[in-house]
Amino acid sequence: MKIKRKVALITGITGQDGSLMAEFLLKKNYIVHGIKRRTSTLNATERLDKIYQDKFTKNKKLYLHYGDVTDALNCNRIISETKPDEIYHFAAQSHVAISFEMPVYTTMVDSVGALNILEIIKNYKKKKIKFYNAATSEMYGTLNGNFLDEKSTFKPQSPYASSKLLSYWLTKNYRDAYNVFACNGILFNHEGENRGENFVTRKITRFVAEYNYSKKGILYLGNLYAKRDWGYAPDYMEAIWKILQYKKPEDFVIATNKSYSVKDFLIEAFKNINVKLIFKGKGKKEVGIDQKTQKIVVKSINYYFRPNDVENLRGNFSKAKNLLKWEPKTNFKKLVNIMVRNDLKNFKVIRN
Ligand code: NAP
Ligand code: G4F
Repeated sequence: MKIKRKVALITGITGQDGSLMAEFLLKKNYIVHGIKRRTSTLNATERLDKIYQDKFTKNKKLYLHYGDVTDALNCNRIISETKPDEIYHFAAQSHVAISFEMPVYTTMVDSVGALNILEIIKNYKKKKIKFYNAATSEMYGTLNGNFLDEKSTFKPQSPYASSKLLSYWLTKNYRDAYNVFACNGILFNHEGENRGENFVTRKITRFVAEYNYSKKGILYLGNLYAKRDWGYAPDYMEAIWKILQYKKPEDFVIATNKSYSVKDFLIEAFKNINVKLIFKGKGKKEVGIDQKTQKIVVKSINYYFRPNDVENLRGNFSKAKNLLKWEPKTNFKKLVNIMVRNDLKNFKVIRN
């Protein structure tokens, strides 16, 4: 007897999580469809290189469709044609600092994008499609040191967080009002080899790798004292999948239960190339110095401070542990090591 393969549709498949999720689902024998935006260069699909299958691949399991989540008609056509069992909705303008510069665009993509997909699912009569919404710990805002879980209060502090909070409530509304199998994953920061280059962890590990070879340059950063609950992205894909396999639709916090500052990340990353950092000055004047050479290698500057920053995020993943039997496998030290080693390898290739 032929076993029917599950079909998944991933919005934001070219991003960090979308590409990892595609890889994860292909290993689970899914047929995977992804929505990618039209871009003027082809390297927008770089993160999919490992799993890419062209038109002529036999038994093709990965399909890419041009689209945009703000274009409801286009999403409707893709969903009607692909008939997914599960939709993993990752597409977003996901950069918090940039959301202050592009608040309207961010809201169009991050709130209306989710609403478009929910409306299509609600009106789709041929099957019940499960929906995963990529909600975020940013929705909590600063609740200093709290151990944040599914019952904690939200106090968004950026256009990004506010627009994600709307998508969170819409997901709940469609679940309660229309019985859609719709779930929010409230994910805390997760990083890795494919993290976008302008998020702080990757910005640091890329600089550290380059500094290892060149012993030159200064890394300009903003707030060094913000704390984040940093996990390893591949660990989180399993949690996301488990959320949609759970017997009923619910919302889950996915985190590591620990938080570290940007400064902790910096110190640990430099340690991986045997550089001890020492710090001088305070606030927007603080610098990090290579102890051996006494050269300034890090500067905190006003430009990278946000109009409003979330100071501390630490999640409590107990619900996921109890109901989904999920827990993170990679600790902070290991995460930093994985990211630095990966960038050391990348920069070595560039230099040779
Ligand atoms: P990412 O790397 O920035 O990827 C975002 C994806 O969305 C990219 O594929 C991007 O396409 C696509 N996209 C942007 N605007 C779109 C539009 N209008 N229509 C269709 N696609 C669009 O983000 P990520 O780190 O993978 O995060 C995935 C999701 O989880 C996001 O919704 C993010 O807000 C949320 N989240 C992330 C974290 C985290 O720590 N990573 C934590 C909590 C929640 P291009 O490649 O063409 O730009
Ligand atoms: O790496 P970040 O830009 O990530 P942020 O703002 O926490 O957002 C990420 O995680 C969220 C989950 O909590 C996601 F929803 C969101 O999509 C994204 O993936 O900044 C982390 C911290 C901030 O406090 C920021 O002010 O690092 C601080 N920081 C200091 N200097 C910097 C820099 N951030 C960036 N991007 N660049 C800097 O130079």
